[in-house]
Amino acid sequence: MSEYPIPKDMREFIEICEKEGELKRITAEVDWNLELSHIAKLNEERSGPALLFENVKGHRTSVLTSAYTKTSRVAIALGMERSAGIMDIAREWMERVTKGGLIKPKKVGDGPILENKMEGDDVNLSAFPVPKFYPQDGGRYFGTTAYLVTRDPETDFVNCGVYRMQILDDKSLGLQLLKGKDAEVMLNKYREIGEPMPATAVIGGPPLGFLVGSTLVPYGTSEYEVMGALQGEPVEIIQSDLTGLPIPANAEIVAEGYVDPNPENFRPEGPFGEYTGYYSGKAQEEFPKPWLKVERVLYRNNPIFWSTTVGRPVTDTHMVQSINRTAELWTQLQRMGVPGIQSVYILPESTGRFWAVISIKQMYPGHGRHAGLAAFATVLGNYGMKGVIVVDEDIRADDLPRVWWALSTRYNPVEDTEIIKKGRSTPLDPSLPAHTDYYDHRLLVSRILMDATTPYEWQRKPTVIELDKEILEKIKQRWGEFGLNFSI
Ligand SMILES: Cc1cc2nc3c(=O)[nH]c(=O)nc-3n(C[C@H](O)[C@H](O)[C@H](O)COP(=O)(O)O)c2cc1C
Ligand SMILES: [Mn+2]
Repeated sequence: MSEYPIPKDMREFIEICEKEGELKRITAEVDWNLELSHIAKLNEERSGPALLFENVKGHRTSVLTSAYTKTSRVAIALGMERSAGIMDIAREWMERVTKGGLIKPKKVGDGPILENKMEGDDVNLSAFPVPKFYPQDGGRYFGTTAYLVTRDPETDFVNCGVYRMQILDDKSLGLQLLKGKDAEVMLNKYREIGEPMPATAVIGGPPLGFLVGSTLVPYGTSEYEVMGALQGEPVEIIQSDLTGLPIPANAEIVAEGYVDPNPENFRPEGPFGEYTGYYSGKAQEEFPKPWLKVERVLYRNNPIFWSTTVGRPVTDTHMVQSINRTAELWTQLQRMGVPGIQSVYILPESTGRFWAVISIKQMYPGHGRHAGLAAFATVLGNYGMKGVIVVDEDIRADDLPRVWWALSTRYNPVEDTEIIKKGRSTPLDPSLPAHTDYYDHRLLVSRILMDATTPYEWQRKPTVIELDKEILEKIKQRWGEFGLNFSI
């Protein structure tokens, strides 16, 4: 499917990154308490290499950070040309899942994840080099790249979702399952039938796991199958003899157990310095959260603990969100049959989720509105998106200077704006009222559609200035004569 091999586990990913100068081993001693995350954050703000911390104070195993801060490393995970940008990656992703189709995981009997285990009283999550990220965080966060595997008790659909997970004590992981997320929907079903929800937190496995586990695919689509589609081979899974849930055979660390769905037993979690660049508001700490009671931990020899840094953009998480949300928005628009989509781009600077640009080749009056409103109506766009800008085909969605040109010359605010007053959002959005009384209001946001396309129905359209092709050709031939130090 591609000329580059697709790494199937974290070790292969690290090996390729290192060979290509995309990874730095940090051998100096670094404290898991703030120091590690701060080094990673500064490194990511400068688009640095992936970091493998090999000497974390008090621990003998390593921590990987900054894996996806640069598109070149996402290209490594997907086996793509290293020069691919966000939009190239998103287009390829969309094509692999829509044209290639989903690939079911394959059951195997054994795998490196079974090399070691902690059970019962021996379970100790703090035995791993788990970082504390920001000064006001409520504790160490075991889950930043980890995804939670859960099963729908009615349909058997298996979900993998990335949700932050805080170490509450050596055997408990606090979970932030925001309203309407797949694991939250499942937890509500377990409450109805009065049973605890089996759940497994997975670190590592297919390098694409973190990217796909944090992608908003519609409920009922298993992320394991999307990972399969993207890597072009089934994910190899072992069915756990404890929970019955599938776990990647080559994962680094998995924490298995049960979540009590009874809200009376929820526990405080957070605060946490979130991807918005703000601590998740105080209001949230007053809402106790479900937690995973860990009964067993499986891990490979020399397990690699994988973290991403959250906090202010643009760093690792924002690149991940921008790429997987652009890919999924594009996929969902394609599946809806919206014609003429040329490119899609969700800005990493918008924390990778709040603003999108869509470029279309117009085919009928109202096409710009169709594309923009369709974006808001997708499962992905409906979740928190604040703005969509639609531009014509002559502008790439990621060409922001030209997007601004379109907003300046093809957009007439009153005429070309649609406002939606209420839409689904996230309590993590700091622009929404934070008072506890209004907690649920924080789940609603307004949206703006800016249609910066030249109206299709205009009989007389403004003429875009193009350079004369013949003259350009002649100039090209004579370029050397002009002494300019750039080529054309
Ligand atoms: C680093 C990172 C941390 C995240 N943390 C959370 C979280 O704590 N809670 C949450 O609901 N979503 C979180 N998300 C977003 C979810 O991963 C995303 O919405 C995904 O679609 C959830 O899976 P689901 O659609 O199967 O529910 C996070 C995403 C990333 C990249
Ligand atoms: Mn899901």
